[in-house]
Amino acid sequence: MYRIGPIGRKSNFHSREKCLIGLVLVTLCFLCFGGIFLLPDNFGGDRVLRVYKHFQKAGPEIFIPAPPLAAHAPRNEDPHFMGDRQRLEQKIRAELGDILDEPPAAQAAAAVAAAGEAGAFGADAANVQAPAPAAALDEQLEQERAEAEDARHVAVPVLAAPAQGDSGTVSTHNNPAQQIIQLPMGGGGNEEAPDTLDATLEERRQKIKEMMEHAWRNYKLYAWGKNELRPLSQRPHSGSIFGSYDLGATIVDGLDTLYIMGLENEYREGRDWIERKFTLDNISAELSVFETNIRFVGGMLTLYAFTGDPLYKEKAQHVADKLLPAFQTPTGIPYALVNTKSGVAKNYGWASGGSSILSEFGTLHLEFAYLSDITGNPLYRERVQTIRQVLKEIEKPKGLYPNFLNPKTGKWGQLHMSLGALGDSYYEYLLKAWLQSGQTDEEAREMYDEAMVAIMDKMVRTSPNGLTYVSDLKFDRLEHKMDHLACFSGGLFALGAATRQNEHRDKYMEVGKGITNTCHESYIRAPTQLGPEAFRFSDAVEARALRSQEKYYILRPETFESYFVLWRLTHDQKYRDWGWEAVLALEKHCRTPHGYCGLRNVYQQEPQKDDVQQSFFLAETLKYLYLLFSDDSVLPLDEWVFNTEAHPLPIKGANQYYRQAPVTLPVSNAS
Ligand code: DMJ
Repeated sequence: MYRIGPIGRKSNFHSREKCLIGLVLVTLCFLCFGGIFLLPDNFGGDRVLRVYKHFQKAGPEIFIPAPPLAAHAPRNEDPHFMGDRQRLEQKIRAELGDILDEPPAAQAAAAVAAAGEAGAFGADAANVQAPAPAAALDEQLEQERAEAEDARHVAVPVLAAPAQGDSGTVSTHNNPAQQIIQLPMGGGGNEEAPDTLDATLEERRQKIKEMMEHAWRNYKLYAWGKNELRPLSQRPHSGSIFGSYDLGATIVDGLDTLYIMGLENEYREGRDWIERKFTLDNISAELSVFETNIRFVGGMLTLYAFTGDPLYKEKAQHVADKLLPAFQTPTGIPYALVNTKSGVAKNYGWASGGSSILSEFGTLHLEFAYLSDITGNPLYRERVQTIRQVLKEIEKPKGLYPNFLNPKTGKWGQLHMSLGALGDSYYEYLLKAWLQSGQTDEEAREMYDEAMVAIMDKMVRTSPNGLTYVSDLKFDRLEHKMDHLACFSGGLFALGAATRQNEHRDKYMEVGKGITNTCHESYIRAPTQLGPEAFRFSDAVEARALRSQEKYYILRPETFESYFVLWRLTHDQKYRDWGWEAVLALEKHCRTPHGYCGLRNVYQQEPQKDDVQQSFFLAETLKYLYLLFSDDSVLPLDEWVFNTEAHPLPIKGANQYYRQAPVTLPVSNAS
C-alpha cells in the first residue's frame, strides 16, 4: 500500500527501508551534535576559548548588523542568542575557571549603570546618560553597583600576599629579607598637606578620577585586551603602531594612572590581565620601537618602581628584548620598526631616504638606562649610550639636530628641525637623563644646554602681539608654525631652568612660561576651548590653525603637561585655572556615553568626534590633570622624572623606589 507524500508523489519505500533511513538520519544528527559540542573538548580548553572568542568577535558582525551595543548590553540581546551564549559561557567557565578575561556580566551591567551617573558633573546630560533601564533591572544594577562601591573601600593588597603599612613598606611573610617597599596606592602624598584638605581641589581631583573610571570602564566593556577603544561604535581600535595585535595598550599605558588615583580594583584587573595575557612571544607583529618603548617598557618600569612587583620587571625586559634586533645597524642607531618574531627591522618609507627619526631613536634613554639598573644587565644602557655617542660626535648644523638620520651611513637626512613632531622628545630626554641619573650624567646635560642655546637663537620667536613660540626650521627657512606636540616644551624649558643655576636660568623660565601661555591661547581662541594639532603665526593670525588638517584635537596631553610642571615650579594659580577650563572642555566636547573621543575641528561649535580613545589619554592627559590638582608631595619632581608618555621613573639617589639591582653583570655575560 502506498501513501501519498507531501508533494503528491507515491512513496517508494517499505517500512524496513524507512526504519533504516531513520537510523541513518539519527546517526547523522548525533555526529553533527558531537562535532559542535564535543569535539572542541578533545583539543583542550584553549581551543574552546579560541572558538568562544571567535564567536564573540564575529557575533556582532555576522548575526547582528545593528549597532554593536547589542553584542555587549544584555538588555538588547536576542533572548535565544543570549540563552545559547550563556550555555556556552557556562561550559567554558566550568572548563577554564576564572581565566576568561572578559569582565563578568554583572560588572559590565554595573558599569553601564554607573556610566549613567557620570554626566552629572558639568557634562552635556543628553550626551552622557545611559539609556534608562527597566525598573527591576535597575534595582539589581543598583545593588551590584553598591556592592562594587563597598568593595572599593575594602583594602585589597596590591600584591598577592602582603599587607601595606603606612609608610608604604610591605612585609612579605614577616621575613625582613624579603621586604618590598611600595609607593602607597594613591601616590603617597602627605595627607595633612593643605592641598589635600582643600575641598575644591578634592572635588576637582574626584572629577578627574571619575573621568578615568569612565574611560577605563568603557574600554573594559567594549575593548578589553585590545589596544584602544572606539567610544562611538563601541568596538576596539588598533593603530598601526601596535602592529595590529591585541597588546592591551590601554591597560599597560593606563595602569600607573589608576595606581596614582587609588583605583585599586581597576588596577588589580589590569595587573591580572598583564600577568595572564601580556606577551610578545609567538606573535609576528611589526612594532614601532619608539611607541612600544615609551608606552609598554615605560609603563611596566613605572609599575615596577611603584610596587616592586617582579612581574613588571620581567615584562619590561621581555618587551625591550623584542626591540633589540632593531639596533643591529652599522651605526647602532635603531630602525623605527621591528618584527617581534623574525627580528627583521626597517624604517618608514617616507622618512627622508630610509632615515631613522630623531624623536624616536632619541627617546629610549630613560627606559633602557633604568632597565639596566634594575636588571643588572648593562646591555640596554650600552645600546642607548651608543646612540648618544653618535649624536654627540656628529656635526650639528648651526648647533641643531635635524629630524632624520640615516642608520647605515650615520649622515643626516633632510635638514628639518622641530621641537614638535619628529624632534620633540629627544630634547626632553637629554634633560631628563641628567635628572634621572641624580644629576651625574653631565654629558646629557651639556648636550641639552648646547641644543637649547641653538634652539633659543634659531627657532624661538615672539609674535607681534607678544606670544612666544617655537618655529620649525626647514633648511634655512623658519616655518612659523608650532605643533601641539611642541607644547610640552613650556614645561621642559621651565624644568631646565629650575634645576640648573646658570646664566640662562631666568630667560629660560620666561620662555617656558611664554610657550605655555601661547599654548593656552591656542586653546581659548577655539570655540571648543581645546587646542588644534598645529597653529601658526603670521601678519593675519596668531596661535590659530589655518589648514583643515591642523584643526583636529586627539586628546593630546602636552599643554596640560606644561600646566602641571609650571604649577609645581611657580604655584601660580592660573595654571590650575587653565587646567580646570580644559577639564570642562573635555567633558563638554570629548565625552560620550562610552568613553572619550578626539575632535575633527576645534573651531566648530559642535565638532564631529573621531571615535578613538587614545591610550595616552589615560596614560598622560588624565594623569597630568589629576596631578595638577594634587599636592606637591604626590610624585614630587625632585624624586620622579616623567618619561615622554607620562610614566614616572624614579631619580637615582633621591628616590627609595629606584630598586637598583645589587649586582651588575659584565656586558659579555649579560648579552
Ligand atoms: C605621546 O605618545 C607621547 O607624549 C609622545 O612623546 C608624543 N605623542 C603622544 C601624545 O600626544
